[in-house]
Amino acid sequence: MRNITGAVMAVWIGVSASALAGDAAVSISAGWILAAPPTSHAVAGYMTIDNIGTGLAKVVGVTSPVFSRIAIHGSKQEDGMMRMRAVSELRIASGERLVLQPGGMHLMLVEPNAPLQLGDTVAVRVILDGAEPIDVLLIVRSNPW
Ligand SMILES: [Cu+2]
Repeated sequence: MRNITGAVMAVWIGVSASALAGDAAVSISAGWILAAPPTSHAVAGYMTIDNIGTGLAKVVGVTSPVFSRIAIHGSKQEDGMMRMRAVSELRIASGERLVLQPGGMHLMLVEPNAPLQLGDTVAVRVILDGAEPIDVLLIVRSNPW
């Protein structure tokens, strides 16, 4: 039986995390993964990234022990079709907020080592250029916050 209370607590503890280094300060919140059928090769993940520092923040990668790899994708409407393309980094100017969300920028989390279930939390590490990495939890949900 699942420990619902424990899962919810973990979400709230993990829901916001930040890192400070030099003049880069980044806060990450509202991380989630869109639930997908258990056979899915990849799932999409989202989060809100705030640059609360004075310098440019750069996200250069995301890792997780739960997935074989994680890519950062942008989405673009082309010829009436939504296409995804990998981007090498996310740049967030001082004071700016970048929201990864359905139809826009997202994480592509490839090959989970076990099927994900609704309510699961997944630890990911957001790698920043020139600052400490940030560990956040993404909750598996069927819809946005
Ligand atoms: Cu994608």
